[in-house]
Amino acid sequence: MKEKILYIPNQDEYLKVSAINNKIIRFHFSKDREWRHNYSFAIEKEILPIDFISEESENEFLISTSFLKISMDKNNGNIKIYDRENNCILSDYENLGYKRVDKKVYCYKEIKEETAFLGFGERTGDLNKKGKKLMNWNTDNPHHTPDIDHLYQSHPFFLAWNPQVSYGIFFDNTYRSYFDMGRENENYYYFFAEDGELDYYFIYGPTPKEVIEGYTELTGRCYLPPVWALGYQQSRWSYKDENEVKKIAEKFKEENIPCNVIYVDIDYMDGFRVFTIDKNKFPNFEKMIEELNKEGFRVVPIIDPGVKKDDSYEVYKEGIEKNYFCKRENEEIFVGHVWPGESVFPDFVREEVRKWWGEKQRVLVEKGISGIWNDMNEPSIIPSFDYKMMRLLFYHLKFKEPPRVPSFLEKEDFYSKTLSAEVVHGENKEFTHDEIHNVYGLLMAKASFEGWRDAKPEERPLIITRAGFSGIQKYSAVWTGDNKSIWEHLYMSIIMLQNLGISGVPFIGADVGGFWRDCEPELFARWIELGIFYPFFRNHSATNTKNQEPWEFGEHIEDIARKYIKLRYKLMPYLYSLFYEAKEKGTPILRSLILEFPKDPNAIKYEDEFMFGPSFLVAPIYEKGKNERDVYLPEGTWYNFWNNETFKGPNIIKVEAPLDIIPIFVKAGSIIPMRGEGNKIELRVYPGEGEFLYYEDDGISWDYEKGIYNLVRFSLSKDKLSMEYIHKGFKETEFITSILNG
Ligand code: MIG
Repeated sequence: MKEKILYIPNQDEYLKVSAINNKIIRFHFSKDREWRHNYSFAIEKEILPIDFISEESENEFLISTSFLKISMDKNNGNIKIYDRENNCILSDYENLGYKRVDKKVYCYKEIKEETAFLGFGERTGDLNKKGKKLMNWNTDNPHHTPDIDHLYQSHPFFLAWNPQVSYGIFFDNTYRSYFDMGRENENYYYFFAEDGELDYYFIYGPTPKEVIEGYTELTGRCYLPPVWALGYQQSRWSYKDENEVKKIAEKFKEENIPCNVIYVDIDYMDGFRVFTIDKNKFPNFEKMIEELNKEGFRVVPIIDPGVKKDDSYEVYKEGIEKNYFCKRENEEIFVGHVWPGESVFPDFVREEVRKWWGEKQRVLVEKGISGIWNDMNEPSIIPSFDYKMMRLLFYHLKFKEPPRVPSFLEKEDFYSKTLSAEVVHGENKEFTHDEIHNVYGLLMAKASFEGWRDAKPEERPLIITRAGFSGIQKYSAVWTGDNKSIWEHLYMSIIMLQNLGISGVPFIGADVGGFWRDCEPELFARWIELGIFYPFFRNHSATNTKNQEPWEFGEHIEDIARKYIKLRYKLMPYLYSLFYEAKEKGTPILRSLILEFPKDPNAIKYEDEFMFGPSFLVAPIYEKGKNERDVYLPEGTWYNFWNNETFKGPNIIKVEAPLDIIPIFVKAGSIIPMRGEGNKIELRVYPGEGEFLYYEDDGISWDYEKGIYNLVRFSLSKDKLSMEYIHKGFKETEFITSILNG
């Protein structure tokens, strides 16, 4: 049997249960057996349910797969999920497994042994969200602090962990949704959405990595970024003209600091009109890029969704003619203020609009850019009064951060910072903005990615985005938006990136050095030291703030930055191999300790350290003036990366961390492929038991999709290393092995 339909008496509605595979069960509720929500913005591939065994007794239905047993009570619809050993992993709370109140749909579950609830996308605050309430509504909040709720992205997914078992829940609903993880009552958690249907997936682990693998089986996985996109990247709002961009590039050469990408922010455009270039500031945009490319720099420009309302502007005129912009129910085109002033917004829900937008990118692609930076796609709108203020503050009074809006104003409808709720989307106006809001950024990124594949099929792009929804990893890298140059925000990034990674998005980073405000030298050094472990490694800073390039903080800090940026490049083969793992399984690169040590009950307590792949444990310094810290080492033998001193875990040790040292430990049994001399790969081997999958390809084209790559399994037993080609489709690499002798 492939699906079971059940009547839920206390709601007078229906439930359809299906198994996506032996570990993933879908529960979809519907008023009238219509299951209107038979589409998904997050799950794009067709998912065919598998067969399961179904039994029936007087009071219950039982369905089972090779991993799970699901029992459903005929009298009240209660659902219980058991593993093979008959342990109950999850059960509805009382009779509240499904509840509809007006348009809202709710689901309550018992809190049993779950020690931690993780994921939920891009979140500030503690790593573990047990006892917290969270909302999903994509929002441009330039003052995000540890205690704010929602940010630019929505990922209605979480991972429930305890040392025995992990499972995940993906609530596939794009409306404004909420998760209360035992805040209201420690005996239950619940999630609900303002509208739509209760349609969720239970994803069994039992390990946290397997949950993420299951979740990304549904929502998709990243493509392999081009290797250059894993290097150091330099950005600024804004490098104001061609000369400045070139000077920055020259300076990197002069200072012998590797850098692969330079970004151009909004000021490269002609009056903030997307897909145009300011001819005064960038008279030879194309030539500038060509020259930079020769020197090893790539250029990535920003693109905002807002199209300037201007009758003499092609993109606007065309969009109007073709009826591509978002409208209200009454056919009036929605106009909102953003950087260009009055602007209109493409209706990215429609495939033809996405195609058109993707095509528009071509003018820039042809000028030689290497990717697209998608911003403001929550979508963010600046209320018109603020718009005038912002321009005044940033461009004339040189503010280093936006003023705070009093919170009583923010709650008012007239202060809405996004499209009006009256906007309707789709060919036949079939969607309200409430339903589309959270996926607007995802759809823009999709347009961006697909447009790129058409315009330049021979090269992988670097697509980055600020807004997103579950599944964004298929199209884009994500940066965590407008942080500040303060210690608290360096710390915050450690946690945000762990949860975003658990949410299936591996290619992620925060603005290194902080965006708003001036960065101080010590903070900059600490941030670069941490930043080399961000999968997406970009230094970016806001207009009017102190310049933030590595040489802006004195020679000592610059030396530190150089040393670390070079280390990042050295680790590139390791990092690229981790991206292969992310592409295959969704496994994050920057990992919470519980991902590598799922059975360690203490691992969850140390949110201020993380794993970089399976081998490196990184313990950043995040306080001013600190020169040492405690590091928790899970079970096993650990090598101090800097001096190879060994330690036995589990243990908490105190380590010295002068300004030029970030504590890094390597797990015994690790095999680390590093960039060696020439084209050789240097394998640094830390004796013990272990294995590593080394991946390589041309690093730039899509040829890997045709099997043109190598995959090599290195296995280590004590200090004996062996290798085996699992796939050989690319030219052979020379490996040089250095084994540490204890
Ligand atoms: O309202 O393009 O997060 O990275 O530099 C600010 C200017 C708009 C917000 C982005 C930031 C970017 C800035 N943008």
